[in-house]
Amino acid sequence: MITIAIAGKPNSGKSTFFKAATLADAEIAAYPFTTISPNVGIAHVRVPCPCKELLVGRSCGNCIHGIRLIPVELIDVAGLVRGAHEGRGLGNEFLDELRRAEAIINVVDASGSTDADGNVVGAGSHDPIEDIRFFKEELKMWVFGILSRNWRKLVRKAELEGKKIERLISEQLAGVGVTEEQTKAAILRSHIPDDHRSWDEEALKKLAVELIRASKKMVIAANKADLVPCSVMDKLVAEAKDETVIPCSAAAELALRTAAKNGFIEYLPGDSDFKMLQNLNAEQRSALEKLRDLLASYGSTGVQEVINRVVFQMLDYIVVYPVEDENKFTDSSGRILPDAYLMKRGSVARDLAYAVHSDIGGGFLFAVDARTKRRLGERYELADGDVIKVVYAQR
Ligand SMILES: Nc1nc2c(ncn2[C@@H]2O[C@H](COP(=O)(O)OP(=O)(O)OP(=O)(O)O)[C@@H](O)[C@H]2O)c(=O)[nH]1
Ligand SMILES: [Mg+2]
Repeated sequence: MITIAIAGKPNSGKSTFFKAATLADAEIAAYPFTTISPNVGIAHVRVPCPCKELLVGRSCGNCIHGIRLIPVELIDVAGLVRGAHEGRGLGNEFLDELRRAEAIINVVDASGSTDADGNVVGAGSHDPIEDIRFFKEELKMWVFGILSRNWRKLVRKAELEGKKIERLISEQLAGVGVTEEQTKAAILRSHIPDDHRSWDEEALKKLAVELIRASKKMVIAANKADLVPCSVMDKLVAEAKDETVIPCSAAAELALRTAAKNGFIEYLPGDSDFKMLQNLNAEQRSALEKLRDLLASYGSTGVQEVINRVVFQMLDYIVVYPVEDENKFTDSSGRILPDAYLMKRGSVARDLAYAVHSDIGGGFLFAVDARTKRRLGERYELADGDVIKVVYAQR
């Protein structure tokens, strides 16, 4: 399963984002370092289910009103403060939690009502752009620290064992989750001298920036949008133009999802509106109307958009639906469109077969596009939304 980490300075709303996206239990409080050990839970990407188009007037039973929710793993880690790489705050040991993550959601307090260490200050008195910058700087210094501590040893090992430096760096950074291929790309992109023996501190810092960029995709969740006028949020998005910044209100999403779970409203994550289901009292109605105004201003709470953008835009996944009966779109037990697989764009039919089961991959004969009934070879590149039957030899 895809793993995404939620990180950023203390008190920015990481655990609120986590709780809103997973409905799992997580402690939330208005002071720094509420979270110490990480929370792990399941969130979902939201896509239109193909049953709407394939089964006229019928639902597959695996989606909600034609909306399919596909699981991804979220990790909510402790807050990161400036100087963490030198041991400030909780230090950066917990950054190792980011190791498993393919991508990072950097939750930023866009309302500027918490300072660099996460202490509450007057709204607008802290510049969130600084938090975006510092977060990247800390990640850089984390990787740089690991590299520079072991650099002499690595250079010697490369000479003695005749191993490639990218291999040794990726082994050193295995804890960060950096592959050899990513290291090779990072070396090229950092424009440092070809001969690694001449790399100094500056060169290693440049390399650290590229290693992070190559191994961890990042989205900025500009949180607490409910406290920020749209015009201020627009300014923030424009100022951080090199980053993917998505306005969101984790608190609003949590309130809406909780109300939906308790049967007060009909609402799905990512919806631009909701329906009130019960006779609510005046106070409840007024709170919900405020949330409705927020949805009208921003189009949604932004939480679902953050998750979708990470998976589909930053990580470039597509969704593919394997079936066993290409005419009824079912598995062998008659379940319609039973599974939705997140696959890297560029994956081919045989990759899907392997993802379903190693025996199916091993015995792959051909695949069938369930929409067109066209026969597909093992190297057919899967398209987003494909419904595919794999024919394989039983072994
Ligand atoms: N207005 C508003 N407040 C929010 C939002 N998200 C979080 N908060 C508040 O911000 C404070 C911190 O929230 P947490 O989710 O605990 O923040 P955190 O980043 O996990 O904090 P640490 O674990 O201490 O690093 C709490 O008082 C939340 O209620 C939001 O979207 N809008
Ligand atoms: Mg927290």
